[in-house]
Amino acid sequence: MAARGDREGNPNRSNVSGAGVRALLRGRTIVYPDDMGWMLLSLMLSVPGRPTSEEAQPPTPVPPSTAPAPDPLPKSPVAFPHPLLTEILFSVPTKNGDANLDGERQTAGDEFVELINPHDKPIKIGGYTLHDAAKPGKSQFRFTFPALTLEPGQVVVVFNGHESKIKGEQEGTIGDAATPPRRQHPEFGNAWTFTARAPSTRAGLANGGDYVMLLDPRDVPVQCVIWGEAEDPKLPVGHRCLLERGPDAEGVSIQRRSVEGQFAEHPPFRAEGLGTDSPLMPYSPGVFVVPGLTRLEDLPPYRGAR
Ligand SMILES: [Ca+2]
Ligand SMILES: [Ca+2]
Repeated sequence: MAARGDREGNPNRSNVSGAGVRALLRGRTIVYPDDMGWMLLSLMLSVPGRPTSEEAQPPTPVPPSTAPAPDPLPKSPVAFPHPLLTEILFSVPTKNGDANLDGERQTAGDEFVELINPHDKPIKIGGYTLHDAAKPGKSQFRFTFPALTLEPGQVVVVFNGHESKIKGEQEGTIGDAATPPRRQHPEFGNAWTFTARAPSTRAGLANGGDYVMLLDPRDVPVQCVIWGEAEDPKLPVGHRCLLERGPDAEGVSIQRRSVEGQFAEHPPFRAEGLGTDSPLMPYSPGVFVVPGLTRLEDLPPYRGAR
């Protein structure tokens, strides 16, 4: 089966084909069993027992593994242990705008921010904060994560959530600032999914110009994605923070082309198997593939609004 979404040119898959990613994944899973086999073989050879004439012979040297070494992970633009911003929907499309799949389009409530763990070790995102360019108060979009560990390659989505009743809130598959989700959400690419429960439509991302800032648990700026007329954030002198400009986008999200790539407009995306009469989606909350980290077999498609 081809990777879902490949046909529509999802940027997640554009640099590495589904087969290529699987080959990479297979490359990794081949290497580890070989190492394990080598460890087991070493153990077996060291187990004492009554030697037979054959066993008394010195063991034949085992040639080194011929399995290809896994490709190095793409280099994250943010250092360990920080998560990486990967997709932002600030301009909810008029048509097919129900990104959070609660059955209705909300101008602010369907906005979302997506992050991943781009590192090869787990990270903790509790205490990290997302906020926009508005002054602190009722007009600011602001969300602080509760305690949650993100395994390598895992994805997090935070919906604005204003006036939304997102599927899974009752069952605990949607978390909020107080409580992490009980499990990953199958309808959002198996991402850990949150609602910020924004208190008003004003507490949304401005289409004409705004930014999403990521602060670490000590409120130190880590990464900021800016678009439109918004000015760069004011940072402490000499402070290093990843500042990126995203394109102006209308009715479409902006998403990284890859871990190392820049933000670009999200190309039309359709999960495989939905049929050509299904709408092409201009966003993909919870879906972001990192070659070498993402387990494609665990990744359900994002089916989009219907
Ligand atoms: Ca909605
Ligand atoms: Ca995505």
